[in-house]
Order: sequence, then structure tokens, then C-alpha cells
Amino acid sequence: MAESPFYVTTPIYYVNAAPHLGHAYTSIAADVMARHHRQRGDDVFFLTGTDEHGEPVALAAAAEGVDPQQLADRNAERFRALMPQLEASNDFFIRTSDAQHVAAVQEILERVKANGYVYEGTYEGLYCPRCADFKTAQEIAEGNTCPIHGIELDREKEQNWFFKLSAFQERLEELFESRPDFVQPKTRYNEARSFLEGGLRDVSLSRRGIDWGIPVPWDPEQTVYVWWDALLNYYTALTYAEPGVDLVDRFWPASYQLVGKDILKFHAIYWPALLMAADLPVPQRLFVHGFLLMDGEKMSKSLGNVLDPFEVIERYGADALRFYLLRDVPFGADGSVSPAAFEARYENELANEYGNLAARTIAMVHRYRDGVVPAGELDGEMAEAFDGLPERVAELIDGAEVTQALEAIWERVRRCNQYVEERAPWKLAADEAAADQLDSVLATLCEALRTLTVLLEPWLPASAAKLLGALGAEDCGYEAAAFGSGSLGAIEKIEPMFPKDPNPAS
Ligand code: ME8
Repeated sequence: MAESPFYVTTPIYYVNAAPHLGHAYTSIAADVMARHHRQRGDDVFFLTGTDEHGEPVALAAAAEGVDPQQLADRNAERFRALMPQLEASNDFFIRTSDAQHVAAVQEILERVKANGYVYEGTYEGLYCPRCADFKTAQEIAEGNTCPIHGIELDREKEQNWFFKLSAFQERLEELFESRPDFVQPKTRYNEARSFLEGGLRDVSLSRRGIDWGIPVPWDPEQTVYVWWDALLNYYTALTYAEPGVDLVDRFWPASYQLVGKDILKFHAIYWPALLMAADLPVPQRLFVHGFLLMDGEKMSKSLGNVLDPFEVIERYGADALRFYLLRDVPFGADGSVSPAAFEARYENELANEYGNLAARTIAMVHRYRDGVVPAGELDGEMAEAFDGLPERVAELIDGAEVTQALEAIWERVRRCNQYVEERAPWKLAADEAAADQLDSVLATLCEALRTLTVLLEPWLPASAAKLLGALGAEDCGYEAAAFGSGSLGAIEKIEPMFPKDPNPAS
């Protein structure tokens, strides 16, 4: 496959509290896509980071009695540290308090103003300080409350600078019309379209009463409304992620932007409009995923029902968390998470299906063939079962279907275990006349295990590295995922990849 640029982003996370599983979820999904595209030899850039300005952070800092910058520094470090712990392979970590981001935002907004999309006005309406969102009539729950946070909305009246969002009504309609995959999945596309059909109203570009933010360059009494500052990160990061190199031409527009459904409006409507106002191309695709729920409620910092990803990783490792989240909660839908469901997936699938397939295959090669994979003929039925799998996985990932792609691979993991039961190599080993058959079964199993592991690398990077190392098959590129493309020799025994009682002391 020809090398092509692939730029994937996550939302930048608020530093008003520590990271939780919800943040891990989006970051892991983006990482799976980034790793898969690297396997294909694409030129990949994967961005994540923190959103540090505005009311959500200022309020949390005030509640703790600390300076917002102090709170931002402390929590940004926690988000930054989360990434390697998740084995997320982000190429850069942006903080909106970076001086280069601040300067770039000011410059772009000057351009938006010069293009005639900024004017002075008075905002009056209902506002959620936790979302930092000026709510439209459709977005207000009963009793003037926020449908996301359940708190009473503030009635705001403020003189500030406005962005002429309404000027983009037609261009956005055209965008949605001409690019039906601009927002995925379809339900979210329809939601964005119906918001658009409700008619766009102009939105504040700045805030007067909030000091914690980027000063408006032509009116430093005001700060940039945090959403414009935050959205621009996807673009500004490319201007300074690699010192002295401008990555904009190489990577903009972004290939895929992943966000949770809570921030659909900002990404599907505000963001393309702002880019158009600044004469910049809009992203290629936005994928909107659902919420992880605990006890049926959205897990969020403000609701206080948070499961700590650091604890899960410490006990089971990042691969287990990555696997569980993307397997149990179909990417795009809402889904409940629980320790019991996690343990069931870990034990039934990682330990008993994949881990056991690896362990028994390697053990049989040692027991029957002194640890060297025999040059047996690959089984035709299994070759057929694996035929087209890498292409199918690539096609699904091209549509951000990270759960379905994993399912396609997992079906073959199960097929392999079934194959072991059908062929019963232990019986073949007892019959000298069946030596060729045993060679064939062992060679087939090893090749299947190798190709499955190459394909699973984006979800299970640490386990894949370990197993491919033991198989003496370091090539983890996409071409190596073709069944029959490998040639294995001596293989090593390994410790169980997913032990029954991992790190029990913690
Ligand atoms: O909204 N389930 O930041 P944020 C799944 N700074 N994903 C979840 C989740 C859950 N329960 N909770 C959070 C912001 N997420 C802004 C974004 S972008 C320019 C600015 C994930 O810290 C999901 O990706 O509230 C969601 O969109 C994001 O975290 C919100 O993170």
C-alpha cells in the first residue's frame, strides 16, 4: 500500500481533575488507529493533550484555593503520564497553555476578524459553566438545567465579541450534503444535521468576566472563549510539535478526529465553521463515540463515579484494559463497564482463548518437535478461514470500526482453538505414521498465531511484542499479516501472557 498521511486526534482533556477511564477510552481508540496505520506504512501523526483555559478549570482551581496555572500544571502531568501507561503512541502532547499555541490562536482569530466574521455584541442566555457552553433552546433540560451535568444553568448577560456562526449556515449544509461521512456514525451525522436545520445563531468569541484564558489580541480586557481556543489545538499543534518544522502541509486536514458524543456540536458545527472563517480546510472525518457508563450513568469527574485507569493498569497491564474497553463497549455506542465484565473478558477471552492458544501451540512445538516449527504444509481450510482477514481489518479501521475489526480477528482466534480440538495433535503424536499430518497442524497453528498477533498489535501492543519475539517473527508490518507469508524456525517458551491472578498484591 502506498504511504499516505494519517492524522488522528483525541479531544484535549480538561485539567480540572485527574484522568478517568472515559479519557483512556478515546485515547486507546485513537492509538489503535494510529498503530494500525503505522503497520500499513502510512505517515502517521497522533495528537492528544490538555485543555487548560476557561471556566471549568478556573472554577476547579478556585474551589481548591490554587492558581489555575498550578492546577493545570499538576493535572496536565497526570494526563501526559497516562499516555505511556496506556501504551498510547501519541506523537505529541499539546497543552493549550503552551506559548506557541497561544500565539497561533491569536493570529488565526485576527484573520477571522479581518475576514469579517467578528463583531461586538451582547450575549444573553443560559450557560453551563461545566460544559462552558451557551445552550440553545433544544439543549436545555427541565427547570433550566444542563442535560449533561444536571446543574442549574446560569443566566448570563455579557458584552463581548461574537463569531458570525450564522454566516456559515449554507456552507455547512453543503458540507454535510456533499460529504455524508464527514460525521460518523450515521446517527451522529443526523444529530448534527438536525442541529444545523434548527438554524445557526452567532456565538460568543470572547468572555469578559473570565481572566483565565488567551487575551483577545485586539481587546486584551477579554479572553478567547475556551472552545475556540481548544478546538484550534488540532491545527496549532502542527505548527510547533517538531521544533523548526511546519507539519501543517503534511498533515492538515486531519484524517480522523475522535470525540465523545458530549462535544458533538462543537466539533461538527463550530469547528468547521471556524476553519472556513480562517480560510482553512475542514477535517476529513469526525467519529463520535458513546459514553462508558457505570451503574447506568455517564462516568465523569463531576458525577464522582470514576473508575481509575491507573489502578486497572497496575494490576492487569495496559493491554487488558485496551482490549476490554474496545471489545466490551462497541465503538460508537454507549456501554456499561464494570469490574465483573472486565474480569470475565480477561479470563474467558484473553487468558483462555488467545493466551491459551499461544501457550498450547508453543508447548506442542516443544514437546513434539524440539522447539522448532516444522516445515509442514499449511492447512487449506485454515488458509481459507484467514483469507482476506488483513484486508477486512484495514477496511474496518478505515471506518474507525475498532470494535468490529477486533471481532473479525477474534473469530479467527476461536477458529484456531477449534482447529486444535478437531485435529487433536496429541493423538497424531502418538501415531508415527501421522508425522506429516502433525507437522502440518503445528505449522498451521504457528502461522495462524503469528498472523493473528500481527493483526492484534494495535490492540495488544505489549503482548504482541512479547509473543512475536518468542516466535522469532519481529516483522509486525501489515504485509506480514498475510497467512502463509511467514517462515518460522526455533521458537521460545514464554510465561503465561494473561496470568490468572496478576499482581495480586496491588
Ligand atoms: O470536553 N465515556 O474535555 P473533557 C466515554 N476539554 N468517553 C468519555 C467519558 C465517558 N464517560 N467521559 C469523557 C472536554 N470521555 C473538552 C474537549 S476538545 C477541543 C475540548 C472522553 O475532559 C470523550 O472523548 O470533559 C469526551 O468527549 C472527552 O473525554 C471529554 O473530556
